[in-house]
Amino acid sequence: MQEGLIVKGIGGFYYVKCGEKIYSCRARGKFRKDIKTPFVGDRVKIRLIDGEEGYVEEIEPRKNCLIRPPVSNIDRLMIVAALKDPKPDTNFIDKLLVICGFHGIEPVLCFNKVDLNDDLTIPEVYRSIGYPVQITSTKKNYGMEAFKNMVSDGITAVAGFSGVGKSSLLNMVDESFGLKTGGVSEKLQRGKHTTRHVELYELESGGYLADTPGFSNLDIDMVRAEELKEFYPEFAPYTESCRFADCSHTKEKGCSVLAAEAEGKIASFRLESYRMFYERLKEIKEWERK
Ligand SMILES: Nc1nc2c(ncn2[C@@H]2O[C@H](COP(=O)(O)OP(=O)(O)OP(=O)(O)O)[C@@H](O)[C@H]2O)c(=O)[nH]1
Ligand SMILES: [Mg+2]
Ligand SMILES: [Zn+2]
Repeated sequence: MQEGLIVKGIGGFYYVKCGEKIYSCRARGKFRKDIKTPFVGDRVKIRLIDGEEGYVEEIEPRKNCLIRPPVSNIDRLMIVAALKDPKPDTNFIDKLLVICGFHGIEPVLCFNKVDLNDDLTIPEVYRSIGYPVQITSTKKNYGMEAFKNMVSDGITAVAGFSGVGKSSLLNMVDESFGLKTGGVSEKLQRGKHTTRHVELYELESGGYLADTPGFSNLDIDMVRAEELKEFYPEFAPYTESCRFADCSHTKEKGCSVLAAEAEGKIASFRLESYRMFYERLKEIKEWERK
């Protein structure tokens, strides 16, 4: 048997990279209980039928695994937003940050299309919390060296709304990727993603980039409402001094987090997403949790 990495999955076929060669494989379907189907990012053992094809026989235990998009063993999530067209959706960014925190995936943020809008208020908020933030423009070739350096090793999944420029950024990293990019206005109208399947692209540096559609459907139902604050690191200096030990930091009197927001020490949009997620998560019964 040969060991390899699944770099692409389409229509029941898995493309497994072993050394320099890529084999197209079907799944044999007798995996460990907790692993039902192979995902892109899986380390696998394959049995070859000939020089081109084989069967996935075994899947190595996963470091982490997302269901939508289906990708495993991610080292880093590159969250891409645009500064304009479409304008940044901080609720969506915060949701992805919660998901990263929950799965132990390192988040990095990229705000693209600075050629259209150079107001960096939102990126500065994330930077001040401690997240790595990169400003880019693929149109003006701005910030691209730093972007490449952020993704040079390990597996980086790239997430963000349709039209923010994910495929354009990946093409800037290596033009041989030749990813399709699309007209943003047309896409926004139809809400359509140009990119449809998950695929890992190998970088010269040895790292892999995954252009991943479908992150917009992600939910955070696995997180308990009481745990949510752990994924808002800027709340930490205040949570101990709230009047009530079980303060939810959404509406209580004597809440130090709310006081910090009122003083401008915590960004209002961050507290807003926190409250929204908290209210939603509180509604989920323990037995409903995935
Ligand atoms: N002005 C400007 N436009 C950009 C920039 N980067 C990408 N675009 C344009 O934005 C549009 C969408 O880019 P894509 O790379 O297809 O976006 P995507 O995030 O891959 O979209 P999906 O594959 O649908 O998820 C295209 O028309 C790009 O030319 C940039 O830095 N500045
Ligand atoms: Mg794309
Ligand atoms: Zn509080």
